Amino acid sequence: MATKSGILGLIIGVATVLIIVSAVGENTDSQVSEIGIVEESGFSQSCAETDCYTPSVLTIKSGTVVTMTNTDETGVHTFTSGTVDGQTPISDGIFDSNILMVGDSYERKFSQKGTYDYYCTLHTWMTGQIIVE
Ligand SMILES: [Cu+2]
Repeated sequence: MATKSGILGLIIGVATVLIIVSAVGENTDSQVSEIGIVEESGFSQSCAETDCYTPSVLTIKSGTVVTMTNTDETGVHTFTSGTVDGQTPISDGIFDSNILMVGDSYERKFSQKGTYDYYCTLHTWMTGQIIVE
């Protein structure tokens, strides 16, 4: 009997380890997200009708690290949290990439649930949203 329960204990132990490993693996996959910038967003306000950021609305789980990259090879941009009233940007101070040269990135971890609006300080028609669930 002692041997049987020993084997059973070993099986339960291995199964527990496998469950923990697979759960950690899933979390790692879902906790990194990326936002880029649509080409030529700085030249024309027309992207405001489609998307200036890609995706312009990103929904993530809390704890996710978002990498914001200037993927527009034609200009410099920012990811600055806050809203734009007409042409007037109103920063809320939650995050700011400052000016990103072409190919540069800014990373931020979002731990608090909520909706985060952001814009580009150089082109105030460029707006986006990060929703943390
Ligand atoms: Cu811009």
